[in-house]
Amino acid sequence: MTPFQAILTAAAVTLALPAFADSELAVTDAYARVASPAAQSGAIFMVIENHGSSDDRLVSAATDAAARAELHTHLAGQDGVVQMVEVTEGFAVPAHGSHALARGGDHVMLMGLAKPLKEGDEVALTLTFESGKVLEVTAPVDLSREAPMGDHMKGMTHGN
Ligand SMILES: [Cu+2]
Repeated sequence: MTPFQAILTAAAVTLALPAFADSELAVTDAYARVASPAAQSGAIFMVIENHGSSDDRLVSAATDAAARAELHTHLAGQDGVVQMVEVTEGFAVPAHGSHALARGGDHVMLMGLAKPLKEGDEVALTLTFESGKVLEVTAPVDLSREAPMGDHMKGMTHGN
C-alpha cells in the first residue's frame, strides 16, 4: 500500500463512522412529541439504519427524561380500535436496511416524564441492541411536525 492509499483508506473509515466510534448502526431524523404541554408521557420517532452485514434488533431504550422508556407499536384490535402495545421482542433492523419508528406505528414511549417537554427541548436517549451495541441519541422536541399520510398508513399496516 502506498502512503497515498493509506490516507484514502483512513479517510474512508472516518467517513463511514461519523458519529459512533464502533457501530454500524446509526439513527437519523430523531424527534420527540408530546400530545399536550401537560402530558405525562411522550413518544420518540426516528429511523434506525443498519449498515452492517448482520441483522440486529433494538431491544431497549433508556432516558433520564422519563421514569420509563418502552418500545411500543400501534395495533388495531378486532373491534377496529387502534391501541398502543408494548413490543417486548423489540424492533428488528435488517442488515443493510433500516427500520422506521413513525407516527401511527412503532415508537419509543416515554412514561412518567421527569418534566414537561416543550418545543426545542432535547431528549437524550440510550438505545441498546441485541448485538450489545449501544447508541446515544438526541431527539429534539418537534411539536410542529405533521404526520405524513404515507408514514401513518405504513405504520398502521406493517403489523410488527
Ligand atoms: Cu406508546
